[in-house]
Amino acid sequence: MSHALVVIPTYNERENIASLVARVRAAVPAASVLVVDDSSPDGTGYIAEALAADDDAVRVLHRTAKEGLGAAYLEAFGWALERGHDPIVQMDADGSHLPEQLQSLLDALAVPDAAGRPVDVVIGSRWIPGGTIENWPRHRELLSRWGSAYARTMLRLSTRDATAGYRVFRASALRAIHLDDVHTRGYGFQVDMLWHARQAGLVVVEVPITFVERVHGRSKMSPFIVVEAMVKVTGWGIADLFRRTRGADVEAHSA
Ligand SMILES: Nc1nc2c(ncn2[C@@H]2O[C@H](COP(=O)(O)OP(=O)(O)O)[C@@H](O)[C@H]2O)c(=O)[nH]1
Ligand SMILES: [Mg+2]
Repeated sequence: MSHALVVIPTYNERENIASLVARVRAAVPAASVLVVDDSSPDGTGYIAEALAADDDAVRVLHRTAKEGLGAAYLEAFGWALERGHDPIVQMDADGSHLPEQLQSLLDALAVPDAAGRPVDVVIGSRWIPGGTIENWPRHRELLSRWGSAYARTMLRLSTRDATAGYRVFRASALRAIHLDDVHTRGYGFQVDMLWHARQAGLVVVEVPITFVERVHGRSKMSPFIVVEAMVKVTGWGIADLFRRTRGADVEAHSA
């Protein structure tokens, strides 16, 4: 029988990983955990191995180099689909995404959307009523809000928190997205997945979460990641506009 898998990407999260995995296992005991570690120099991968040795429901995927969050998730999604996991959850390792709220995201998968359609993807959202952030520096909040607004406008997404990293996908949704077509390796990956979800006609809903900034370790956010995401979103938006304009032309000519 298929069951839920929580994928946790790690790079230098040695102070965070053990307590987070324990919280996930306590909050939703039916869910398994896959830690995806990019050979963290701080030894996170070894700690994860020790957790896996103690608990059959915990597994570790070791990658040879730091290739970005998107690359880690794509490999993990392939791993999960091969093993029949359903649904598949994304969760940061640093404690920003509360395992105690996971059940509310999973529950939302079972409730049809406002139009009565079955839900394919659930986003844990900071920017809808009820969503909150704790201890986030003002510049990060602005970057996140601005990034979401830009992606929403350029790509005509309905999701208010387009860069959110706390997500639940049905296995069928990941298959519909054609993961081979997703090429963003940094955090723009989150927007890329929503863009593909939209093109695949998937139903995406948001539930409010409390996002708590990390206490231990450091953020891996960098200017490169921001620029990669901006350039890509702009390119997709412009290509989409051309496609739609051409489509309208063809319709006008054939009318
Ligand atoms: N495997 C892997 N995980 C990463 C990489 N970059 C970031 N992460 C993980 O992605 C999650 C979010 O990263 P974080 O630095 O907290 O980003 P922020 O919350 O946007 O500041 C954390 O669990 C990180 O350890 C990477 O290159 N490889
Ligand atoms: Mg973080």
